[in-house]
Amino acid sequence: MAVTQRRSALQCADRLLSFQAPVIMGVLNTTPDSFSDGGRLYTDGRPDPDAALDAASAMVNAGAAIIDVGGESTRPGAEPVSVQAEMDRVLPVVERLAGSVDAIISVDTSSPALMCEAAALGAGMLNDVRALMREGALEAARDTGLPICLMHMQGSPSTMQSAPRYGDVVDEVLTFLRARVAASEAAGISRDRLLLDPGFGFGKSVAHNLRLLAHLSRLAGEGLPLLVGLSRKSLIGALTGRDVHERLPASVALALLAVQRGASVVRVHDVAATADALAMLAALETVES
Ligand code: 7PJ
Repeated sequence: MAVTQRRSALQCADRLLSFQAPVIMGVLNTTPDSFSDGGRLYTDGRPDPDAALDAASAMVNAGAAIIDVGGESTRPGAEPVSVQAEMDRVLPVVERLAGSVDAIISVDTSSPALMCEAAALGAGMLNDVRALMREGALEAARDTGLPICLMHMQGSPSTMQSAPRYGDVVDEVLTFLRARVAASEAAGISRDRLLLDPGFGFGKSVAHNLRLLAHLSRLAGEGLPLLVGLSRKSLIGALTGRDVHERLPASVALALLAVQRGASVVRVHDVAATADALAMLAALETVES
């Protein structure tokens, strides 16, 4: 298979996302039970679009080019949420943010109906931790015309961390992602709308996660932009003993390590700290080149 040259930019609805510098995607959870910032954006039991706008604006001012809005908890052990509940959480926030924040609005969902409605409300990217495997997802994603991040997961959130197993984790993730790229292309989604993500923490032990990070450049070699989410994840807890709210330094370190190994986009909770770290890398690169 010919390896295409890495693209320098991606059209996301009416915004152009440049890959000239590493891109920061800020996480905006609309779930009441997010493991790292649970329920922060809730007022009277419902997601508060104005609170979401404040949080998104702060991340954009700190350097995020993408805001990833999610309404389904995919933390290990999480129970499935109904599509309607997910839509009720996410759509008012997408509607409030689109056109009001100077960033691409990404929607973290596997639900075809939500993909369509979010696109109609101004979302600029889709982020599917199930890589368009749900029935109707390939077609829905295709019809939005938006870029899509395809992520690898072993199992499902309710069971994925019980006993993750691989022969070679890097080979298996690569094989899966290639198959999903092929399925996307067969459904009419052109390759140049796709980003890839190894799915850190999604059915992976600490050793699996570390091996994937160590060999990230192999995934980057596919020629599609790589999106990586390591922020506050449990491997940091396992390696440092830190509680979720004490994981900022290690999260920033992992974002930097991922960019150095070929990640184009880092999905993070702590945008300002990540932006500072990436600025140091950029400064160093100006004297090295
Ligand atoms: C990821 C995600 C990730 C992509 C979540 C969390 C769990 N989407 N959604 N990659 N993680 N593409 O933030 O810890 O790693 S939710």
